[in-house]
Amino acid sequence: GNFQLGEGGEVLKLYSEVEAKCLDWLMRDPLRPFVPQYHGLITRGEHCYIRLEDLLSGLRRPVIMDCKMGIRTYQEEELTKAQTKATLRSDMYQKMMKIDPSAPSEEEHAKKGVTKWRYLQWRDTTSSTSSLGFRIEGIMMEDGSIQRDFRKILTLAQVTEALLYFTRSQLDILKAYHSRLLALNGALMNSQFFKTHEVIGSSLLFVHDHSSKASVWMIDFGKTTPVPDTSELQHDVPWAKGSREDGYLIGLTSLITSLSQAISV
Ligand code: 4IP
Ligand code: MN
Repeated sequence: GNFQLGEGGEVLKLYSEVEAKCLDWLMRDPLRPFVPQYHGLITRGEHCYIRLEDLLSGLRRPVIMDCKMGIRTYQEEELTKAQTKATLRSDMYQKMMKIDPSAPSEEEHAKKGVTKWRYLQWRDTTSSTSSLGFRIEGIMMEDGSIQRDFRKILTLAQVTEALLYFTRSQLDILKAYHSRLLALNGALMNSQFFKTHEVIGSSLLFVHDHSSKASVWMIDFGKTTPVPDTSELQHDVPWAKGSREDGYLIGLTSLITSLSQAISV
C-alpha cells in the first residue's frame, strides 16, 4: 500500500513532491501544532517515503473519523483535462454504477467510462461537500470496523447525528473536538501557508479513545498547491473556475456549527 511503519514508530507515506513541499512549509507555520510532525524523507528499497508522526501512538482502541474538507475535491486542472483531452475511466464508471446505476448519462453508459472530473464532481454533489464544504469519508470504531455509509449525508442535521454516533454522545469528547476546531480556525487565520495555498482533497482526522483524549489533525496534502505570486485565497467563498477557491472555511464552519448542536442535544 501507500503506508509503512518506520523504525522509530513513525508512519512512512509514499513520497509526493507536492505533499513534501507542503509539510516542509507547515513545520514553519502557525499550523504546525495541527499537522503530524514531519521528519523528512527516507528511502526503502525502490521507493522514497515521507516520515510522519504516528497520530495514533499512545491511544488504545482509537476511534477515528476522516472528514474531507472543501466545497470540491478535484483540482481545476482536472476540469481542464476533462474539457480538452477527455480520458475515460472505466473504474470510476464502475464505482458510480455500484452506488447509483442511474447516475451515468446515456453517453457514459455507452462508453462505460467517465472522466475523473465527472466522477469526483458527482461524488461532491451527492455528498455534503458541495453544500456544507466537507464530507465524512469514513469512521473507524474501536473494534476496527470501518463505516463508509456517511458519504451520502447531505444535511447538517445528519452530520450532527453522525457526530453523536461517532462520539457515542460523550460530552467531554464533543467539547474537546469543538475547542480544537476553534483553535484550528484561529491558527488558519494567522497562517501564511493557508493564505497562499489551494487546499484540495485534504482531510481533518478526528481521533479519540477511552481516556477522553480527543484531537483533530490536518492530513493529506497531495493536492494542496500554491497560488501564483501575490494572490491570496479567502477560503470562505463559492468557487468559480480560475478563482482556485476551495471553500475550506465553509466546511470548518459547518463542522463547528454541527459540534455546537451536538453539544447542546
Ligand atoms: C477516489 O475516489 C478519491 O477521490 C481519491 O482521493 C482520488 O485520488 C482517486 O482518484 C479517486 O478514485 P473514491 O474515494 O470515491 O474511491 P483521495 O486520495 O483524496 O481519497 P487522487 O489521485 O485524486 O488523490 P485516482 O485517480 O487516484 O483513482
Ligand atoms: Mn484523504
